[in-house]
Amino acid sequence: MTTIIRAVVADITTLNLDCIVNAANTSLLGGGGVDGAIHRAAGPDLLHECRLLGGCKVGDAKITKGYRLPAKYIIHTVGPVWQGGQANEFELLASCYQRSFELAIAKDVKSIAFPSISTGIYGYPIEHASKVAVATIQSLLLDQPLIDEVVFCCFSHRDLEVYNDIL
Ligand code: AR6
Repeated sequence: MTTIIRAVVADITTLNLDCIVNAANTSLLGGGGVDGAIHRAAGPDLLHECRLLGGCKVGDAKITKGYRLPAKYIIHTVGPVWQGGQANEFELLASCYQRSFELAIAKDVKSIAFPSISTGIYGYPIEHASKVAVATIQSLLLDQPLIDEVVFCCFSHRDLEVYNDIL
């Protein structure tokens, strides 16, 4: 089956998919942006599980239950802080998508939504980051077409336009 890949504008916490991805920080103990929204919507049990995970390295990912979210799972990944492009940001961002994808496959996830990792507080330019996101996921799906639906969840119409230009 061919995977449906699409971009939408939404609050990722509302999406009724198997799994949503969180743009977290290395502590995994919550923060602002999409991370804050996910913790608020999932409820305090999420923080409790996150405390047991021992943090997460930049470019890596960890999985938890979804608690009060419609999604069954949350994959928490830590994007790079943008430092101008010469600090391995590209590889680290691609690794976020790859590690998240691998964890999703391991749990037999069939539908997943990604926020635009690193492009908020961490300052990665959306024009560059969206290309990394789409290219990485498309190449993973070529080898492992095991997910039915991948959603790039944008938080503004401008970001949606950027993603739709690539898709
Ligand atoms: N649904 C979907 N996308 C959202 C939502 C939402 N509810 N809220 C924000 N976005 P950011 P980062 C978008 O800053 O750059 C946290 O404090 C937002 O518009 O959430 O990876 C963490 O704890 C942007 O397009 O994540 C880290 O410390 C995208 O999500 C740090 O921020 C990512 O923006 C991570 O920074």
